[in-house]
Amino acid sequence: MQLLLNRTSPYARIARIVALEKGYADTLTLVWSDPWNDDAQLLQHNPVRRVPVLVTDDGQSIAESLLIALYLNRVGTGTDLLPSQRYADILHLSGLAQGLIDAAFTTMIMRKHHGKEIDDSILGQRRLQAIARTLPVLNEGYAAAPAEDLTLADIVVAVGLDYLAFRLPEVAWRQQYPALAALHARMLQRRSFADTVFS
Ligand SMILES: N[C@@H](CCC(=O)N[C@@H](CS)C(=O)NCC(=O)O)C(=O)O
Repeated sequence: MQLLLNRTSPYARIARIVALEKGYADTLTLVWSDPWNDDAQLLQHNPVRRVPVLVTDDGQSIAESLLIALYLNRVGTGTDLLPSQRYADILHLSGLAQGLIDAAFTTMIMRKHHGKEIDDSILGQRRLQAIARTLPVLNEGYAAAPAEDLTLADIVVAVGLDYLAFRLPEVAWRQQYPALAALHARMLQRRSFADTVFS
């Protein structure tokens, strides 16, 4: 199985961490890809030209980080990241965290292309508001959630927080949201997180 990815994508990191947690550390081939240039191999597997893309041993390509996570959770080994007792809750938190990542990633990419003043545009403000509104909701979810086995939400939320720390360090989530700070610290101790740091 192959994973097309780059080192700074939060979406690719989610897919890679799930692959590691689901027993693919030795059998997954990492294919470093450049979605911002004409990367022929990436285009062959994903005409949308985005990472991550998982290519199964049968040659089927799967795009979209959360769909890759669903696939790996089904076919891999180890902890079930979507146990049925908490299925809706885990999808709820994962969806919110994916929205947080979308807002943070788009903020960063728009700044890169248009300068930081783009944050003052209507859409720029909407993205920053989305981040500010989503963090307390996630924090409440984690303050209430039992810290049991690893779930998909733990991975997506912690990657989102680590992406904020990497790209938008001015967002002070650690000080404001203790349940998220605790989750982040716990997740960073896992080998799957340590082996996939943003760089
Ligand atoms: N919804 C997608 C988002 C993937 C995505 O936006 N990937 C970025 C890298 S962080 C990318 O490849 N962007 C290139 C582009 O948008 O042209 C997912 O969850 O996998």
